[in-house]
Amino acid sequence: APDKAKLPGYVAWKDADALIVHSNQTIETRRSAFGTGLITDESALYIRNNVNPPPESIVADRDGWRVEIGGVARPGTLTVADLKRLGLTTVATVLQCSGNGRKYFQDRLAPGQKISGTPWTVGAAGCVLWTGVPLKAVVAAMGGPAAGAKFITGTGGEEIPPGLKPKDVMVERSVPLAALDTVILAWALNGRPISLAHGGPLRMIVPGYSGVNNVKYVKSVNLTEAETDAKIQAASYRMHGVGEKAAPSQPPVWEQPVRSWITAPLEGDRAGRVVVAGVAFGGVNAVAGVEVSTDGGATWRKAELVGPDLGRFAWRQFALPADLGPGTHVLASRATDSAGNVQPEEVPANGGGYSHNGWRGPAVTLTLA
Ligand code: MSS
Repeated sequence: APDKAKLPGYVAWKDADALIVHSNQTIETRRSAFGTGLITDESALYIRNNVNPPPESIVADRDGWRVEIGGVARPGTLTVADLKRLGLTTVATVLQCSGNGRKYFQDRLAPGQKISGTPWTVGAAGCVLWTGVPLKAVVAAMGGPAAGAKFITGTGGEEIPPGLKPKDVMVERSVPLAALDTVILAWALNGRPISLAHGGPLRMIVPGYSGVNNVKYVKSVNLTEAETDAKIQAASYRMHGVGEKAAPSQPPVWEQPVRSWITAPLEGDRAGRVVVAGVAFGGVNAVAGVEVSTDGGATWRKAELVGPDLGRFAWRQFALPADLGPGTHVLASRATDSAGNVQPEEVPANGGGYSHNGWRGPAVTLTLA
């Protein structure tokens, strides 16, 4: 049995057995803890904070939380109570850190190369239900987008520690205005008010986009002509070569590529008939299919997609019964999305260790008795 994780105070309510603590701000879900349910329980959902979270007191009066809406014909400030009168929707999304799978890049670096950042394996991700108001309805109620708007820019509610330059620290992210069709301002996660740890009282959810774009404790949403020049957008979360510096000219980490991984069987299981199972998702695209290999990628068989389809932003579970004799097996999964993108065997490393989607890295090697 894994060592019980030592959880920091703000997430002491989580299931320690389900988690791997990398640091106070980076906590990963164990592969074995995804289980066979489609939805990830909040108690097992990974945590990633770029900055210390705001005090717990901000969730004392959830409906009173204020969000400033700008870049619209009639800008203004709305409370969560106001938002609840403008629309209602629920969407299932895969919330996944941009750096999920970074360890698989780090493991293959040439001597002298370095990618810093949390060595996440597969657990900086979960599939959860968000309930809130479509941002589109909010924007419509405020007279529509202002002329020239090209991005949706959300700002997190953290307090900037004195002495630091706000732009260096603030969690402010911009995504293309085209996402206005799907962005929601959410107040509930899996049917309950969002915990502070996951961004309560209000979170900007950009379905299909990687974790960092889903701004917690959102305090302002502006439709802007340009991407924010905050460091977390301009000089971080960019696709660039190993050892290169991030710059605004490089592609930002936005839409997630197609990905999958196996969740069962795992080391410790018995030889014989098993069900090889896992999860697969396509970012903004639906999953078209998943193949499974039990011989390290030499041969592949089509897995069955199981459980309800919660929409293109959710993950699908897959399953393939197989006979695995005593000995060592290498189990891999390879998903294809609705646009025809297939997971490659390996992807070249990038300097931030973002958007890993090769199938070789997360393959499971296990010895069955
Ligand atoms: N938001 C805010 N406000 N802050 C912070 O720090 N982070 C990011 C997002 N958002 C932040 C935010 C990240 S980075 C991530 S992943 C996410 O979030 C996570 O989530 P959770 O709930 O899980 O913790 Mo990477 O891409």
